[in-house]
Amino acid sequence: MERKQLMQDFKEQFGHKADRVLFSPGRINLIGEHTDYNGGKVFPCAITMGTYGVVKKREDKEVHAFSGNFPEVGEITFNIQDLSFKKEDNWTNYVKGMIRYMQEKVGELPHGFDLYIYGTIPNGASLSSSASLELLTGVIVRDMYQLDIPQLDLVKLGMRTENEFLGLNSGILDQFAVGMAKKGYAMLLDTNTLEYEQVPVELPDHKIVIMNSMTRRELVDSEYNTRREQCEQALEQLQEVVDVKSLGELSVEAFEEHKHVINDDVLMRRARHAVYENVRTDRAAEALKAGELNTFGQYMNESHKSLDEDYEVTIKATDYLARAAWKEAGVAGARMTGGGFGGCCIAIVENEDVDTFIDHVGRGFKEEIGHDAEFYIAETADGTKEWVAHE
Ligand code: GAF
Repeated sequence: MERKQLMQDFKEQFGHKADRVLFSPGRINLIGEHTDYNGGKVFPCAITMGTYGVVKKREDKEVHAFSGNFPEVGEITFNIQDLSFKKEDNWTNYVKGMIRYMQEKVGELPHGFDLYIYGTIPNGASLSSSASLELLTGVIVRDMYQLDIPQLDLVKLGMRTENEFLGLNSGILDQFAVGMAKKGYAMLLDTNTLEYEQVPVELPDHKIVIMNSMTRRELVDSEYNTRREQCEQALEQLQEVVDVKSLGELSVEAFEEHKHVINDDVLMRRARHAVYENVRTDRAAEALKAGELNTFGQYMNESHKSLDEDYEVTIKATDYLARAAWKEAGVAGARMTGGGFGGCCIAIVENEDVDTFIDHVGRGFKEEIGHDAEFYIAETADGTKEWVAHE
């Protein structure tokens, strides 16, 4: 993406020169899925696909927002004194939610701003385009008014926007990955304490290939919130016999010993996924740190199977991608990434096998599923910040 082009697009839209350009990444989660609202571990990194924001302060209290991805939607205008959710305000609801919760923290902002955004994350691909936009807004507003809000607080406000403004009861995985990431590293995050460890993820002999099933995921409309409720119900039942605050605190052994108290097979399976996935995430991170990529890959494969069989958040298209990947030469492991119900899978593939891998999996996918998948090579990125042109 060219900075010059973005500045020019802004000028064409708003008729004056922009002040600044920022970039907010998307994310992939290497392993640790549906553990974040269960007090467990996640292991994401931010990627260079993300959202650019070009911005200029206004003199009034309005925000004028335009997305280069949805020119047909046109310019959306709202006032920072009226930040209620409105369906017709489309993608800007994420912007509104963030500003609303920031204002709750620091008081009403003196002015609004003109905002041009351009995103390179395909929508609904489970690569966190929403968290990317939330953190972009957070950093824009904070820096514009030099507000004293640490990045981690913006992360939490992003999650609040998702939970309270949009109605998706997600955990903190996406916003944390987007806000706190460091290029070259994945973060092993304990979602219970928010302590995290940065683990190098630049793999000299391998690429992380993102496989997009091109089947749009609609988390709010999907069963995401139901999954969370099912985990909470299973936890309540387990709490009759074990003293834990979250499923993330349970060892595999403790779970196996007490799982019989869960009175419903579906609830038991949901909890089983959360407990095993949490333990798996820790072990997988250890394997990566030790350079045991094939062991890491085995954990990825197990994670996918558990998300398929116990958690039931995979679909035919993502199952095809992961399972086809497992059969290819040079593949350490593959799994779905993100919330599921469509979206993307990731695979760790030896450099020299990447082209054949994409060709084989792509062709098989088209035959079996009936439309084309898309493939991208993941490159890690820093968390949301001012965009420096040479990056
Ligand atoms: C979505 C949610 F937003 C995250 O909080 C997380 O639960 C993820 O699904 C599943 O691991 O991306």
